[in-house]
Parts: sequence; C-alpha cells; structure tokens
Amino acid sequence: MKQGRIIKVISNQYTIFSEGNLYMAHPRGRMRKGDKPLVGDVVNFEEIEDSVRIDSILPRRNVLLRPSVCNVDQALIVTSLKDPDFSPRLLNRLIFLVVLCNIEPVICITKADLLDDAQRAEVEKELDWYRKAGYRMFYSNPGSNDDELRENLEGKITVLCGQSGAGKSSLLNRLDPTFKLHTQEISKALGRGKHTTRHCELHPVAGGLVADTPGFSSLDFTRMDVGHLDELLADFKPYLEEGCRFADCIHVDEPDCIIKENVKAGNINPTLYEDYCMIMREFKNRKKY
Ligand SMILES: Nc1nc2c(ncn2[C@@H]2O[C@H](COP(=O)(O)OP(=O)(O)O)[C@@H](O)[C@H]2O)c(=O)[nH]1
Ligand SMILES: [Mg+2]
Ligand SMILES: [Zn+2]
Repeated sequence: MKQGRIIKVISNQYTIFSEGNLYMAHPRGRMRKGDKPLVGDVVNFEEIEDSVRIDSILPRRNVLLRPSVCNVDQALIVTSLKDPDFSPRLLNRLIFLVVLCNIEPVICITKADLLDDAQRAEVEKELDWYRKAGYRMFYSNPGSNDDELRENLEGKITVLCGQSGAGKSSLLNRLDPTFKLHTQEISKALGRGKHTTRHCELHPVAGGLVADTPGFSSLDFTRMDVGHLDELLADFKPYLEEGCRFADCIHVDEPDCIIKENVKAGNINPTLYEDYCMIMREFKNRKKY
C-alpha cells in the first residue's frame, strides 16, 4: 500500500501526488457516497494490475466547502496597498473567516511599489498592528526577493484569498515561473478559462501545494458560529488569560472587560476590535430570535 495526496478530482477520477509521481485513481467500490475523497486528502492506495485503487482516507484536520479542499495548513491573505486600496476592514474579516475554520492566516502585502514614501509610512502604521499581534507577514511585488515566502509555502497546503485584483495570480507566477505555463496549458486544454469551474486543484508551488481557486470569497458570517472567535484571535490571546469580570464575556458591552481595557490602553488593534464587535453584535441579535 502506498500513501499520497489527492490534488485533483474530476467526476470519479482522482489524481494522487505521491513522492513526486502522479497516479490516476478510482475509489474502491465500498467507499460510499459520504466518504468520497476530497482534494487535499491523504489516502492509502494500491496499484492492481493497470489500475490504481484508493483504499482509505486518513483523518482530516479541516474541510473547506468553497473551494472544496481539506487539510489546509494556511490561508495566504493577499492584500494590496493600492488598486484596490488597502482595506483594514476587509483584512480583518478575512482573518476572522480563516481562523473560524481553524486555519492559520498569513498576510501577504502586494503593490507596495505603487505608494510614495508618505503614503507608505501612513499605511505601515496600520500594518504594524498586525505585526505586533503576531501574524506572519510578507511583502511581495515584481522584483522582490520572495525566498522567505517560498520557504513558508514549503510542505504545506495553502489557500489564497483576497480581493480580485489584489495580485494573487501574479504572486503565484512570481513564486513559481512554471505555474504560469501550467495554467496556460490547462486553459488551452479545456478551451476556456480554468476558473469558470468550481472544482479545485492543488498545484505544486515552491515545494508546497497551493489551491488554484481563491478561498473565502464570501464574507458572510451569518451562518457561522462565531461564539469562540475571541479565543481564535492572536490579537486577544495574550490578554484573555487574565480574565474579564464575567466568565462568558464576549468583550462587547460588558463592564470590566480585559479586552476593552487593552483596546483603550492602545494594546489591541482598534479597527480589528471594531470589526469584531460588529460581528458579535450581529451574532447576539441572531441568537435572540
Ligand atoms: N505594481 C504592481 N502591480 C501588481 C502587483 N501585483 C499585481 N499587480 C498587477 O495588478 C493586476 C491584478 O493582478 P492579478 O494577479 O491578476 O490579481 P488577482 O485578481 O488577485 O489574481 C495585474 O495588472 C498585475 O500586473 C504588485 O505587487 N505591484
Ligand atoms: Mg487571479
Ligand atoms: Zn471581556
């Protein structure tokens, strides 16, 4: 029995990546509808004569629905500083979505080259909050040395997210020049843009695997359980242990709240806290009815 990673699924045909080789495989008959392999799954498989059979799926660490991919290690939030302009609001909400899926957020800042020094200094003040909170951050634009970012992708499954135009495709092409070639070939073979389909594929990039479909395109929290968002945020973590007056404090309207105190004291990113409050208020109202 061999072990490998599902990197592509087209109807009942599964592509497995194992020790540098690709295998076209089918699941065993006894795999019921419910436990069909997903992109990102680690599977045990065997070669029987000229066919490859998937025998079993290893336990999943997490599952994303859109795109459909599992065992994601990190989400690379691609954030441009211009065209489209930097939006702390969008960055905050993407961080919330990512951590709520138990996936680590990593921030990649693009288009810094389009700002003059004064604009750059202004936006850096905002970005310092994220650095201070402990988020991993990278800068990338044409001509930048992306070795650190490449190292960060190595051995991991990464989903990209971020606004259209933020530079996601350009970034992948920069990180791995073969990627461009690869996508063009696929588009040609299909006779249409590859993003017209919802299926997700993992591409080997810089020693890791990157999902080709951007994740977290919907910023809709209304169906998510955000009850424990506070515990998932790096911004709040250092202060939560000290405890608020109420054990079930959600840090919005309660008195003697350690989070509110640290926002006031200038220790916690105020825009992130504001966006957190907005989401928690919606959540509270939803629970009431
Ligand atoms: N100056 C500059 N332009 C960039 C940078 N990253 C992307 N672009 C340009 O921004 C546009 C949108 O980039 P694209 O990669 O298609 O964004 P996507 O929608 O996130 O995939 C393209 O015209 C890119 O050439 C950057 O870091 N600096
Ligand atoms: Mg793109
Ligand atoms: Zn509190």
